[in-house]
Amino acid sequence: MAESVIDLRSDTVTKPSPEMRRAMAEAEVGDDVFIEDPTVNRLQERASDIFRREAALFVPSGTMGNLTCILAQTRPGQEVICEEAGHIYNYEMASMSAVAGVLPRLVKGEDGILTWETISKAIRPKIYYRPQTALISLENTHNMAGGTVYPTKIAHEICDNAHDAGISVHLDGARIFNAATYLGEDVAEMTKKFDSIQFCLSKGLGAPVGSMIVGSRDFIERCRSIRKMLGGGMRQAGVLAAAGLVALDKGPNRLHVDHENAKFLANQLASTAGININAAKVQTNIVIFDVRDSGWSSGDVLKALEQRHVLAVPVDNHKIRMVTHLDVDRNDVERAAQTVKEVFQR
Ligand code: TLP
Repeated sequence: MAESVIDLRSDTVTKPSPEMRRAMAEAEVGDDVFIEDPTVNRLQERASDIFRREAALFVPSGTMGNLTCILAQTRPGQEVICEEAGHIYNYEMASMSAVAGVLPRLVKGEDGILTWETISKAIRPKIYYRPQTALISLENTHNMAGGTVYPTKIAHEICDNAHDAGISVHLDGARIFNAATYLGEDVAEMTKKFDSIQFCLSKGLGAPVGSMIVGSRDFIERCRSIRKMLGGGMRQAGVLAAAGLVALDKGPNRLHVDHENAKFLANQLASTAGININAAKVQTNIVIFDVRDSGWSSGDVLKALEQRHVLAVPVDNHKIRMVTHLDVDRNDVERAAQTVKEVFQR
């Protein structure tokens, strides 16, 4: 029998579980542009309850969620402060500039984590001919820093100081439940000071599609119009929301398994000659390692791994990312680690 493929490219690759597929098949639906899809409405209520906010909105993707939140809180010509390796800056087709007309202002954070001290230096003076800082966007967990987590105190400090300066704060919380699992904290408490939150159902939580925006009722109503403008007004979206409800219900409680698997993988990689990784820094489900010392490029390594049925993605010429998720178990991760060792022994 052919060896199965171990797909560690992303936690987005998971297939909907039988329970999700059943819920999708049986979902009660209506036209969500008329706000009449009962399953979408339930999902939105559930998300706003979990985050203890007034309202929530179902959007097709994290990218649309982030862009919607930026459009709702900025005007063209203003600036958005974000971390230089942030997803919103590097992997969303420059939508904040192309669509929202705002300028990203990049700040480097240690392991992707910004502090008020670093951010405050980038805030523009209030002079009429300077672009004005309208928004700060934080990413928790930070994808390209290797799934790192914001200490809640630091996130709260940033929000408090930003608000004192009249600046809003957005959370790209694509993997906020991974952060909550790592910290052992409640997502509502962790995120209570943010003006807008976007989190993904389609990453570690396992849904096939969708993200949620969470915030005040007034903010969510503005986002609803913007979502429509972007072409994200969906009709009988209850078939998708039904999977989202299962993801929200069942997803968060098992993320610790992905984190343990990532830690195991990181430790195995750390003991492989030619690979550099500080396994102690792996906090959640993302493992990024450097292959420069082996003399191979990440492309060479990825090709050799793919021939052996293990998939990962390049971060750059020398770095590779592997992500654990609910469709890989400890056996798969052991096999992946073993395969990497074999490749590097050659
Ligand atoms: N991340 C994807 C890729 O685009 C890189 C992945 O495989 O990790 N914020 C963060 C922090 C993300 O990691 C992602 C997706 C998004 C936003 C965008 O979400 P989608 O893909 O739903 O638009």
